[in-house]
Formats: sequence, C-alpha cells, structure tokens
Amino acid sequence: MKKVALTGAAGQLGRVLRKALLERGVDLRSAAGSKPLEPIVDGEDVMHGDLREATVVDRLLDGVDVLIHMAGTSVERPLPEIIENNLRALVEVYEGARRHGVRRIVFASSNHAIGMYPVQAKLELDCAFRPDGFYGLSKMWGEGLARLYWDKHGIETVCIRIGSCVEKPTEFRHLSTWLGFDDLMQLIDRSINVPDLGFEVVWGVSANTRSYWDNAGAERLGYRPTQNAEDYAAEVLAKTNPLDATAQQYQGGSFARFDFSRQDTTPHTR
Ligand code: 15L
Repeated sequence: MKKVALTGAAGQLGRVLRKALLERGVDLRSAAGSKPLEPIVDGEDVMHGDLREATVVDRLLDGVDVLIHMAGTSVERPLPEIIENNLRALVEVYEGARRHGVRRIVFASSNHAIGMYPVQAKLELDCAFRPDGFYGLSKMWGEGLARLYWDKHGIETVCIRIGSCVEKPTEFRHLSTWLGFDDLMQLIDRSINVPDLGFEVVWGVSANTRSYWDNAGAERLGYRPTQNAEDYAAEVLAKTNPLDATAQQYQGGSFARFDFSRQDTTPHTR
C-alpha cells in the first residue's frame, strides 16, 4: 500500500482530506504547521513543524510515496509571507522529495493563477497565466517549480487549480468555480493512484453548467466530476451577489478586485 503524506492538515481543505483519506483506509501521515494535531484515530501518524526546515521535511517524507501538499498561504497576503510559505517552503518540499525518492506530489494550485481573465472567457488548461495577486503569482511559480522537478528530477506532480472548494455554493461566482467535496476526493484519489502521470495540470472544479474552465487535456487523470453547482442555483440566485462591480468582471472575484488601481476596471483583452 502507498504511504501518503498530507501537509496543511489543519487547514480548511486539509481537515476535509485528512478525515476522508483516513476513512478510506489510506496509510496517511498528516502534518500541520505550528500547532500539534490531535490524533483522530488510534495510533494516527501525525506531526507538525515548519516546512522551511529540512529536518521537518525529512520527517514528513520518510518512507512516503505520494505527498499531497496543501500547506502554504491560501489567500492574498503581503509578499514576504507569500515568499516564505509558498516559494521557500515549496522548494524545501521538492528538495526533500528528491532526497527521499518521493515519486509524486499533488500540488494545491489555485484558480487565482488565472484570476484576471474576464468571467466570459472559457479557459483551456494551456491558457496563459493571468495571476490576480501575489498569492496567484505564487501558484503560477509553484506550477513552474513542479514542471522543473519533473523535467530534471523525474518527480511527478499533479497541479490541481482549485476553484472554490466549499461544502456547497453560497454565492453567484461559485456557480462557475465550485469544487464539491465528492469531486475533490475523486480528484485526490485519481491523483494518488493513476499510474505514470508525469506532469499534469487539472482544473479543480465540479461539472458546473457555468464553469469557466475546460478540463479537456487532462484525460489521463480520468477525472469525471459528478457534482454541479447549478443544483444550488435557485438558492444562490435568491441572494445578493457579495462582489462589487469590478470583482464581478473577473474570474478571481474579490482577489482580482484587491489593490486594483486602474481607472477603467474592464478586463484587458490582450
Ligand atoms: C483560493 O485559492 C483560496 O485559497 C480560497 O480561500 C478561495 O478564495 C478560493 O480560492 C476561491 O477562489 O474561491
């Protein structure tokens, strides 16, 4: 059986993944950042520590086949924090994967790597990056790092460009960006188990009628989403859209709106 490690286990998605993977009987090591994790099953393999430290990464990756890397800053923050958590720590993780012969990493990328596209655009997987802030920029960099370690060191990565992974859609943008938990688990399961993936990028999105993203090109992964945000449309459309007029024009929503200084707020066409 494969040994799987999960970073960011105390985070919003990490908590969902940790519980669901344990329930599925995965041989899991869960890692948190500064605070120790309370075991949720007897004898659970848990740890915590700062991933910028090689000794912590060594503990994380010892005997591991696949790493699910969810740790890092997950929202827009000042650049120094992003650099430490999403750039430096990621290099340490990939270097650790080299040292320990980890075969595959599942990297939590984000839709914010392309958040400055207009909501009318339907994006393929090979679209150009249009990050909507330093956070989105760090995810673009992370995808580049993953590509480098595949090409130079043969470490496989699946980059999942996660949309809005919440229990159910609660606002208008989610009708396009939602990733339901069942679909998240299917994506993770495929990412762990499909053989010979090499380097793969996939939109982490459910089968939403209004999706901005097209997963043609990621067929090797065999991801077949079963959830659709449209099932919640009536509920969502009865509410006021929380985004202002600028944010509503961009796929990244409020992240695109943040620190926006152009007078003309319409998305650039080139
Ligand atoms: C993300 O990348 C964030 O981590 C999450 O908090 C959400 O904002 C999500 O994107 C989203 O775009 O809804």
